[in-house]
Amino acid sequence: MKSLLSGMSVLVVDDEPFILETTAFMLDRLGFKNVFTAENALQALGFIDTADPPVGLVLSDLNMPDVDGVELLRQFDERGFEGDIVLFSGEDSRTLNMAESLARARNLSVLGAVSKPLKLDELSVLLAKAGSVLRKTGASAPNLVTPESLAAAIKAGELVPWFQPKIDIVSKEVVAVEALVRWPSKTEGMIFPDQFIPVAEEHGMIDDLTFLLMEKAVATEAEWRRQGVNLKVAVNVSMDSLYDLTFPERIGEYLNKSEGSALQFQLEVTESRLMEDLIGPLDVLLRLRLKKISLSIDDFGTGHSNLTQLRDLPFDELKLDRSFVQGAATDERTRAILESTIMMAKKLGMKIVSEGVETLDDWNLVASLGCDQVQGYFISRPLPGDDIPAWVKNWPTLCESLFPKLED
Ligand code: G
Ligand code: G
Ligand code: MN
Repeated sequence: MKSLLSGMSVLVVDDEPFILETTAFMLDRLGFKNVFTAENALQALGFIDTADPPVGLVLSDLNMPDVDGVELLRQFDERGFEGDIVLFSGEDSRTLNMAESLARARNLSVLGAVSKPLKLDELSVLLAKAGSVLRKTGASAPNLVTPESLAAAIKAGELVPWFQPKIDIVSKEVVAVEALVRWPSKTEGMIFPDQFIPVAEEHGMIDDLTFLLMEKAVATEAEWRRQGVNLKVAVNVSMDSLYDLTFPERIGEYLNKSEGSALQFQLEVTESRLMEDLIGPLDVLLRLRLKKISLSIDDFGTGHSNLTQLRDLPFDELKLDRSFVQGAATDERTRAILESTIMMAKKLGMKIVSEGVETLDDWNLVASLGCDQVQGYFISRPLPGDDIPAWVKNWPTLCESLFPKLED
């Protein structure tokens, strides 16, 4: 990751020299090289057009004389800027949220919008996912992921699941983990899924990838059980797989053959393309359901979801997307929508999991809204399978330090 980040320029845009200086200092502390500053939007655009290495990350103020941050976003859009963007401002959170939504609507890669003054830990969390330009286009990292290299890695079984714990919000017990694919490449270092899942989908390799992950997740879960750790495991499934009518049989046979029980597995389906044609996926989802595999609708609230789907498709769990959860913390309207979504899903008998819980405040918010489970950096980042049993055993201790003692 660090090596990826050193292959791009980072640009900070603000009309206050002091902010430029402190922000550049924080970025340096976070390990970013090639950090540049611009005092206004025009200077920023000029720099972006000529920078070498290319700009992969921009942190921009919203309030600037002449060309403001909102107009700058429009200019980014017109230029097809593909880098990551962090917005910051002294404006209220509502304005920040609107600017962030606008940037997303323009299909820009927004990592987040934060209020001034920027804080180091806040920035660190936001920037953990920076580098999408390099990961998306491979512009500065040619051949990082090619269909051929990915096919070879799948064939050789190089992809592995890492696991992120899901915690029951009432009992505070670890109830499940989500398997998230990682590619520890011998030549390129760790490669993250947003870099190769789209390649797998485009080149017909996603089923092979899913089954490889499933196989490794089943084996890992069996090993944990031998060590006395019992966890349900959720595996991500691409929508593409749900158009393959043989998918439920293949999963069923697979679980019968292996040590895995269907009751121990859950499939998380991303809803982004669920609406295209419902009949095929409905057929497949229903048969998975008949096989007692629990089904989860992933990334709910990212734009393509709707409540009719919740009624018509056999999901027993709804995973709230982290942008939805984090938006609710600062924006009354998002919160109102979140509240009614949760209420509705509950009435439909679904379990509700919040993703992206990063702080105690996030936890308290989703707890007060009636979520059942929580997943996020506040609890743990995704971990290698070997680390899970020790993590689970240490969880009660960690838990005590995360939650301040209640007076009772
Ligand atoms: O793991 P990360 O934290 O970077 O995950 C990024 C995205 O990649 C997630 O939103 C998830 O939906 C997707 N993803 C992770 N692992 C898998 C997988 O095994 N299969 C599929 N289809 N998607 C995955
Ligand atoms: O499949 P899905 O889109 O739900 O994958 C979850 C993604 O979210 C993974 O990329 C995972 O690494 C990431 N993630 C998990 N917890 C957090 C969190 O608390 N904050 C942020 N920003 N990302 C998270
Ligand atoms: Mn998921």
